[in-house]
Amino acid sequence: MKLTLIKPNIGRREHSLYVDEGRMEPLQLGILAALTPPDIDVVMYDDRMEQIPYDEPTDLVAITVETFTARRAYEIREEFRKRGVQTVMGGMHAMLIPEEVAEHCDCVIVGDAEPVWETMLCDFKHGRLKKRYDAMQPECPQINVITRRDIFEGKGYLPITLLQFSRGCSHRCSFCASSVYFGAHHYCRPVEDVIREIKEQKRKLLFFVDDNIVCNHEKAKELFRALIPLKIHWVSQGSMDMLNDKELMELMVKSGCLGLVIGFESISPECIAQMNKYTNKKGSGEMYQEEIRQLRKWGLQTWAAFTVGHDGDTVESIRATCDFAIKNKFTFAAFNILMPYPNTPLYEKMKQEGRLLYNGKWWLHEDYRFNYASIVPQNMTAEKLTEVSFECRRRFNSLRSIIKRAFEPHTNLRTPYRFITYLIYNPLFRKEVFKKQGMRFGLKTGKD
Ligand code: B12
Ligand code: SF4
Repeated sequence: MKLTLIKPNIGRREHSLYVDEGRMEPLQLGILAALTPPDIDVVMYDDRMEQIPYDEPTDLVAITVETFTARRAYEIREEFRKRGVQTVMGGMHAMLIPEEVAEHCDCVIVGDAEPVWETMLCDFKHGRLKKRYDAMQPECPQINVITRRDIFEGKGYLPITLLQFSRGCSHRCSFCASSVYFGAHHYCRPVEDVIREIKEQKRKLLFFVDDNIVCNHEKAKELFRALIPLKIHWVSQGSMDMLNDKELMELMVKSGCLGLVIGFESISPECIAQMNKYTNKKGSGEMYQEEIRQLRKWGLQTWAAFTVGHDGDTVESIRATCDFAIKNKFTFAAFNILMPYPNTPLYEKMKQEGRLLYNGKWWLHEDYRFNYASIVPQNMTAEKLTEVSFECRRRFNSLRSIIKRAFEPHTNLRTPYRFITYLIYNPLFRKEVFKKQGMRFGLKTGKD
């Protein structure tokens, strides 16, 4: 039997295909490959940079689906359906809105693949594939499963190894899809499994794709202690409250952490309260000044993630957010428009208030474009929100800003390695900002 794994792209640019030059290994497909019994042949195609050979013989296709890639995933399935090949789908979007995904595939797996993948394959082999498998979230994710990385070889991914220590996060920020997926729970792998996985691959630069690697301080400390002897460099995502725990921070830095994606979200305490972001508290001084001081002290290169379009936001406050990010010389920053992902508290609120655009299903709508507002904001039009968020991205990633931010002595200039990382990744992300803005979802238009 042969299984074809597929990572769909978001879509295409107006006049050409979009090729993701900063693409990273699709970790979930490496896990699916590892879960697959050895008598099944596995191939993987990544739609972000290669053609999918629809006519190549295969028995079953498995596609990972995020909300951003749903439209394209459904197109890919359609091609296989025409050729009589069955498709199974899973992933974030399949968990958020399984009924929709089920309409576009032969089988949907809701939740993590680990508990049900082998049963599904066995059912398929015996001609009794079910329409839906619900996976109970295991107490420990990825138990005894080491990602199969051979399927990534030769695909031109960035030279950084993706892996996970934990999944989920115990907070409940109103816009967060992960919080819905994991029911505001946080699950850790045994540290020994993680160490084994690191030792079994060759790279010294790792990306822990955890939603919040510091969600459980004591477990994170256990991991960091075990990482120290490995002498690796790593990046991940973490919430601001980590800064209250000195021991945690010391171990984090000692274990090779270069920096984290941190959800700053907003510089307005009112907006922070609205989104239930309890990890970001306003101290006595200016918002985040103490936190930024500490992040510099620890030498972390921060990727500050902001969301724009909250009810308290105005055009001026969004511009001020960008000024704040440049002034504080963050290594990277994202200005993401507040997106109503299906089944999140934000989505339900916008729905109740009649503020969802694109018939409430922006991810499938033919007119929706990447980085466009899909809600009616309170203090500006949706068009203005789209424009001002793009303006922030353009300004933060301008050559002038890149040069200005480079000269931050505690972070970007701390070591030659950090400076080189800054110089490689900033121009790469700058390019992606322009290429992705306004990109069409899926490859087909209504006329195709
Ligand atoms: C790492 C990451 C990235 C990396 C991408 C890495 C890569 N490989 O390309 C970077 C930083 C580049 C990135 C970019 C973006 N990301 Co991102 N990212 C993540 C993150 C943190 C981890 C994803 C991951 O690898 N998880 C590890 C794997 C093992 O877990 P998994 O995918 O859930 O897979 C398990 C199950 O879902 C299931 N499963 C998954 N696929 C399949 C398929 C089948 C057939 C089956 C049966 C089961 C199954 O089994 C797997 C094993 O248990 C997630 C958060 C999250 N928790 O998912 C956000 C997340 C996926 N990203 C998100 C977003 C919005 C984006 C961006 C659009 C941001 C932006 N505005 O630019 C971009 C563009 C994404 C794109 N498609 O191009 C959102 C998506 C929301 C949604 N509803 O879809 C998430 C959920 C973050 C969030 N909290 O909202 N991202
Ligand atoms: S802290 Fe981050 S991962 Fe946790 S719920 Fe909030 S946005 Fe989601």
